[in-house]
Amino acid sequence: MKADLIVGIQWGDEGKGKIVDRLASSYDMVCRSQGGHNAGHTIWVEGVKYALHLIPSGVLNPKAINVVGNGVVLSPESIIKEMEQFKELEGRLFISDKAHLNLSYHAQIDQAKERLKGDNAIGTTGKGIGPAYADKINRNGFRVAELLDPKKLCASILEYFEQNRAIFDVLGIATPKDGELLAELEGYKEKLAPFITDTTQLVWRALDEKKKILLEGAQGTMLDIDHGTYPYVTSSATVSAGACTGLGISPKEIGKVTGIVKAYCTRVGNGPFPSEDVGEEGKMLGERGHEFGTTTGRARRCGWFDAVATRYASRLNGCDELALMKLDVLDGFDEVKVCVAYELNAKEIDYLPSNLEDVKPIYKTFKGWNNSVGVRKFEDLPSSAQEYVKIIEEISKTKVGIISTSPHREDTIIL
Ligand code: 2SA
Ligand code: MG
Repeated sequence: MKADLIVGIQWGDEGKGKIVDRLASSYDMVCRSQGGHNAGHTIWVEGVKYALHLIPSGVLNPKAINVVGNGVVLSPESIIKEMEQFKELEGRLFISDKAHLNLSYHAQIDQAKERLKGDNAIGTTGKGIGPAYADKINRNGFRVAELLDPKKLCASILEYFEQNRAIFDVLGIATPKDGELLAELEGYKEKLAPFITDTTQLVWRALDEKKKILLEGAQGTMLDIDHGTYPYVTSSATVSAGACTGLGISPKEIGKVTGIVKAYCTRVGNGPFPSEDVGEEGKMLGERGHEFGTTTGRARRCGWFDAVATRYASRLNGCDELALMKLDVLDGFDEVKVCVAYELNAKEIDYLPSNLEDVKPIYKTFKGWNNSVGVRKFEDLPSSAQEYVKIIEEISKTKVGIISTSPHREDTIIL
């Protein structure tokens, strides 16, 4: 049995949480393989809203095992807080002993560097993601397994501060007090020790036992450290291949890949966004789509569906199908636009250039619709909404398999 994978196709916030939550009820295991608590998956279940940042969305299915893989940067403080929303997690939640720790000084470094960058800031979530991955890549990070010996970890962190004193002084970050740091780490050990394990072996066993496994992406393809809009990206491999390195499974063990894409487009933070609409229509999309970051609460930049970027991202991830989210947000527009190509140096191109900041969008306009909200069958969608879905399939060269028509679990069309 291969693992199925859910991946964001835009710049995050595509609505992954709803799809994973809906699918999770039929999976035995749900895994996170990258990112950290910069992810914000909002799930509504029986009128109750859950905001998940590190715990996989399978947590709402009492039968599912939830795995935080080695590719995640784990904030002990954040996950402990998140765990308090749920009962009896032991035996249902496992955290990789090889995942890297995202500690409070990483967020301090992240925020200080963003301040120093001023107008050139990336617009990060300020959650320490970049600095935690930087330490990992630099081989002076600390792994989750080291939480099991708080005294030794405390000494190593204080030594790390000593060795990097000059940098911390420039960034205005004080060395933690020995006693306070030790107490903090001992608290983390007490809360997290029962959940720490070699998750690679756990996932392999599930694969061997033909369990149904769902791999839950965070952020989105256009934020991928290599294939996104660098440097305005996150620091992990957000594409489907990232799940292999981030969990320790081979590419041969990945089955169906579902790309999650909104029926329009948003991004939060700085960086190129060809189909952004900074006028009234962009504002309407933001208001109707309640486009505020789950993690940071920041207002998201809004724009039209970018079919060029979607085609690029679908190929990168090897998408078998797309889940088209928030179609209902487009209700009420007389016309809707789709970015079908780019103009670069006065020439029309149909691919994603590395200098995305230099392109202008080329749009096709389509008739709008009303009353798609809550629709659960394709044939019940307004005809121009059906048309819109077909156009997206055609240009992105990927079939649409799921359409979401509201934030609620049941308001989903399965094609
Ligand atoms: P960081 O904090 O270093 O990862 O930020 C780097 C860039 O990546 C953007 N970023 C995000 N953009 C949208 N959604 C994100 N997370 C959630 C999700 C949604 C949320 O996974 O859907 O919480 O809003 C997310 N995480 C990082 C960030 O804005 C920077 O542009
Ligand atoms: Mg999200």
